[in-house]
Amino acid sequence: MPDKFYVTTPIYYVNDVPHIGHAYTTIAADTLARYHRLFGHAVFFLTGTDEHGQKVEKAALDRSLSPKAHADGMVDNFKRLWKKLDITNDAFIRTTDSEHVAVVQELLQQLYDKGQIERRTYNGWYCTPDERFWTEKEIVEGKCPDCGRPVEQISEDNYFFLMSRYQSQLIAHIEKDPGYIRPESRRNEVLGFLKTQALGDLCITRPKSRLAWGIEIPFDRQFVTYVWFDALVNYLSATRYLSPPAEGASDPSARQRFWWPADHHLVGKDILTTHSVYWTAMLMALGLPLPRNIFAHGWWTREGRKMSKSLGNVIDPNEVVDAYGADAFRYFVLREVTFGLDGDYSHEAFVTRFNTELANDLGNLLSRVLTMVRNYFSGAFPAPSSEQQSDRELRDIAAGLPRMIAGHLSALAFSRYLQDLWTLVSRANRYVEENAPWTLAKNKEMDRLGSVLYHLGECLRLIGLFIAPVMPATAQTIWDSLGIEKKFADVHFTAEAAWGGLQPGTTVRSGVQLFPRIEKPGGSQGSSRANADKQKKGKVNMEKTETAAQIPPAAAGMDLIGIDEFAKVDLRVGKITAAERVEKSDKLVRLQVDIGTETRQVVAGIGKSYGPEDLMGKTVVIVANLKPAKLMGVESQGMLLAASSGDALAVATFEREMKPGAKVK
Ligand code: ME8
Repeated sequence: MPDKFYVTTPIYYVNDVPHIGHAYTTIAADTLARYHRLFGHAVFFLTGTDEHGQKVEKAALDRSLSPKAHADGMVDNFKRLWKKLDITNDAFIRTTDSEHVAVVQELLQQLYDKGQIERRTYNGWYCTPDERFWTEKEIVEGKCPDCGRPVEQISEDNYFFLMSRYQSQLIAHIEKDPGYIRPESRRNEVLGFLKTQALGDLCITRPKSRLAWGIEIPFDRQFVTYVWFDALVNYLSATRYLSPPAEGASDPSARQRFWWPADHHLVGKDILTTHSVYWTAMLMALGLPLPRNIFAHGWWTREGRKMSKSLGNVIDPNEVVDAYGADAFRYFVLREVTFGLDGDYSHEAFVTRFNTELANDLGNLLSRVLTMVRNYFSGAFPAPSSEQQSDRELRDIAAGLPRMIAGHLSALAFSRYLQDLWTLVSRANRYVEENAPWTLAKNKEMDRLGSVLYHLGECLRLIGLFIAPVMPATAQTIWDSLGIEKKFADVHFTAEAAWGGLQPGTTVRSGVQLFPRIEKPGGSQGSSRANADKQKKGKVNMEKTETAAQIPPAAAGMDLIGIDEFAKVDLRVGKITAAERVEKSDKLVRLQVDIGTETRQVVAGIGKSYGPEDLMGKTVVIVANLKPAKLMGVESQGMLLAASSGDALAVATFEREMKPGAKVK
């Protein structure tokens, strides 16, 4: 692992307010930065705003403001959100910073002097909203091939960066270094494009008569710089005037040499070409080192639909954070979707992860352990005694995690990292059940009880350390509640990751309840904060799992069946892979359901409550051994379980992810 770590996010346009997509990239970068800081590495985490160009000029005009005044106001939306999300960026660059403007002009002059920029008359098609030129071949029926809006024919003089010269060099570099563009599928896309199409030169100016809001071209004051040329340079210019002080690197060029190249440029897939082709070619032309990696993550949709202002379905991270806290949001976005793939946000999915993984698995584990240490050992962690098999299993999982985390984070596999970390959380919960501390207490086996609680306390200390990059406040709360007097800002990961760091005698503190369950999804009463207040007032039954399960008395008056009879019904987990309405029926939908071993066609009478789009991807319960039947002429090879009451109908699903084919009993 390098001792210097430089990570960037895109600089976001100030034409709009930040949403979940912006937060996603920034949270990912923050996680990496925090992780490296835990190793004592010199870290530079850069984010900022892209303030020039037509989009911003137009947004300002719509508000009757000057572009700069508009940008000054919008920038705070980003800064405030980053604060709320506990983002620890070392710097915030604005492309209107005078230092940045000077670097852009210096680099333009350099390229011009080296003969890498030429003036030409451009005749062709232009998409104003996208600020992009297209060739005759590229446009589709008079429309922009990217956004589908009409293009205009223009003829004007401009300056071009001779990017076409770098086509073979680009291919060679991307082929030679498989880590340069990640994930692999995106790398192949870029290579495919570079190998099959002639790379054009890049128009890097706009005549002032058409666009005034930009950085003036130093060798021709009639023009301003194309917004992308200006924006990409931020990654380099920031190293000169915004980077953290580094030993022996005081003047701007020494600072640039120290910090450049970046270790990761994190970007959304929408802007991979500008980074992997334009930016790489610009650096090649300038004779500067290339970044170590450009990582393109996927796109967030909401409940299967593209997010847009006009649809009014944009997720505002502020709202989620206000209701459930920054850490839950940070955890959700990184855990829910493999970094690199597209993802979908739904409140239901958020609540499910919150309640199962955060409230049940983690929050409950902490409260149970604290309560038991208080009840059985007056609040001080006892010393461990002789080790048993289940203790060793916990230790082994914990011992393997630092390497696992290092591997996953260097591959930016955030979801895998959290998934693997949760094996320790789950194992610790199972360990509680297996060792039944309440029985040990009843039987006065205090030595063993002490050992069990020590092992659990130590697991929680390590879980705190391992989640710190993703959930910094939760990590600190866990340590504070355990009675550990250290701050994450002062600790070293390697020293803390070894088993045995919890000192016997450490006294637990009354902490806040981590992640109180969300009882009513959606409404403000359902917010976790509201729950926390309720739970503080009322008595929370944290030890409910410590009592033997209550067996309900046989229900009088019902037709009772034996377990053998119930076992005849083969219930299976199924995943809906396709859904459509049955023609001429408003009630029936035809589903294709993956039940592990095969895909079944199931016709269900749920069409009045669910449209096909609501059902796609849902995990459901299927009666797999029902005789096939025909409903309105369509064969149904099974039945889907749903509850109904009056007009209300709900399909039975699972509280956590289950594999298709798993038996339901
Ligand atoms: O493109 N899902 O700025 P921008 C995932 N200024 N990520 C998303 C997203 C979504 N639905 N929507 C946005 C620009 N993003 C330029 C960048 S860099 C030199 C200049 C994230 O405000 C994602 O990181 O349109 C995407 O690349 C970025 O926001 C685009 O932000």
